[in-house]
Formats: sequence, structure tokens, C-alpha cells
Amino acid sequence: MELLKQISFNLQNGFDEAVAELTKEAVEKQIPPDEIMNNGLIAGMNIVGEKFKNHEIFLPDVLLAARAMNRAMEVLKPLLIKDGIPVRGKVVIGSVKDDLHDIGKNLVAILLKGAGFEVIDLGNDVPAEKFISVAAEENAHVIGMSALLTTTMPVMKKVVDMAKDEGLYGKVKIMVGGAPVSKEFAKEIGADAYSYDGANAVETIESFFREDS
Ligand code: B1M
Repeated sequence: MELLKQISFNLQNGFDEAVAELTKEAVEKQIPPDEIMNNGLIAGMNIVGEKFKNHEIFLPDVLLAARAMNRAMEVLKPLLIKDGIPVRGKVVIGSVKDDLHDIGKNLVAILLKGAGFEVIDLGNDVPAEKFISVAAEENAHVIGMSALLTTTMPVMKKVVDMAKDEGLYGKVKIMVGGAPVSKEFAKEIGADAYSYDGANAVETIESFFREDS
């Protein structure tokens, strides 16, 4: 079986040790990290999501797959973050309140760090107030929010509204992302941008700085 398919297969089955080893092997074979991520790990995770939706697998299976994904991300992290890049701007990032999904957010944070941004990662289940207070205290350039549940998306609007109330709107760019989020939703709630994946998140934030210069 092709290496990336093996990674996907083992991730779907929650075999974290095998996923970590195969990811190392893929790196040694000089497969680019974004290809390992997209065509191995994320491809596997999407199948896990489909099977979960169709009740073919259950929550503990999803947790095991998430654990395997995290092991592989630890292997890829040093390749995605390169030392010595000057800091280009400050991004406060987190998964919104009541949302425990953080794999995608972590990936976005790794890629932003790798592109030279200072990232303040607030973790998951982050209340709207926290995004606002940290962004203000830290003079952040960007607030990045992730949501994987349709039920937690409204928190994003709460943050935008609070930014307006606190006089941060327009000064701090607000970017949203996550599987159920869309460009239309971002526009509807008044966010500055929507990003569909990690690489696009980096490009989007870079474009904010081009606009400002
Ligand atoms: Co959950 N879960 N889950 N889950 N889970 C989904 C999201 C779901 C779609 C599965 C399904 O039914 N098909 C479904 C949501 C349905 C909906 O809202 N419409 C769901 C559900 C229902 C639930 C629970 C409610 C299940 C339950 O308890 N009955 C529960 C909720 C817990 C909570 O949050 N309160 C739950 C729990 C969990 C686990 C804890 C077991 C685990 C999360 C572990 C963790 O994150 N530490 C989990 C997982 C792993 C998933 C799936 C299978 C995979 C998510 C993932 O990590 N994908 C997911 C199905 C799916 O998405 N296919 C599912 C890989 C990751 C790299 O992609 O996060 O999309 P993603 O991030 C991408 C982009 O979206 C984007 O870039 C990333 C890289 O490409 N992106 C951004 C993300 N954030 C961004 C921010 C940006 C920019 C881009 O700017 C700031």
C-alpha cells in the first residue's frame, strides 16, 4: 500500500504508534510535510468524520484517531516551524467556547509560527471575553477563531460584536475558520476574513499586512 494511504488507514484505526512511525518514514522519503498532512492525515481524519456521522464508528474511535493525528503532528512540527524567522505580527488564536476540537486550530497555529508570526494560542473552549481581553492586552494584529461545531459558530459573532463594543473592530483583524464555517458566514457576522485551511490562513494574514503597508 502506498505510504500516505497507510498513514490514512492507520490513523482511521487509531494506531498512533504506527502513524508516528509511518510519518517519520514519509519525512525520510522526502515527501513534503503538507502532502503528508493533506493526503495522509487529514484524508484519514475526513474518513473518520464520515464514518462517525454514519454511525459506523463511535466517539472513542474518533478520540483514538485524534490521538494518532497529534502524534504525527509532533513529528511534522519541527519541519513546519523554522527557527530564526523574524516576527511579522501577533496573532491570538483559539477554538471558541464549548468547542473542544483543536487539531485544525493547532495546525493553523504551527503554520503561522512557521511563517514567522508570533502566535498566542489560547487553546480550546475559549470564551469571547478572553479573545478580546488578550488581543487588547497584547496589542495583537489578528484574532483567529476556529469552530468545528455548527452550535459553537455563534461565539464568533459574539467576539466580533464585543470587538465593536470595545473599540477594537477595524484595529484588530478578525479571521474565522473551521469545517462548518464559510466565507458567507464570515461576511454575515462582520469578520474580516475566512480561511479554509492552514496555508490559506497564512496567506490571508499576510494579505492583511500588505493592505496595511
Ligand atoms: Co467531533 N465532530 N465531536 N470530535 N469531530 C466533527 C466536527 C463532526 C463534523 C463529525 C461528524 O458528525 N461527521 C461533528 C460536528 C457536526 C456539526 O456540528 N454539524 C462532530 C461532533 C458532533 C462531535 C461531538 C458533539 C460528538 C459527541 O459528543 N456526540 C463532540 C463535541 C465535543 C465538543 O467540541 N464540545 C465531538 C468530539 C470530538 C473529539 C473530542 C472526539 C475529537 C476532537 C479531538 C481534538 O480536536 N482534540 C473529534 C474529531 C477528531 C472530529 C472529526 C472527526 C475530525 C476533526 C479534525 O480534527 N479534522 C470531525 C469530522 C471532520 O471534520 N471531518 C468531527 C482534521 C483537522 C486538520 O481539520 O479541524 O477541519 P479541521 O481544520 C482544518 C480547516 O477546517 C481549517 O484548517 C484546518 C487545516 O486544514 N481551520 C481553520 C480550522 N480552524 C481554522 C481556523 C482558521 C483558519 C482555518 O483561522 C483562525
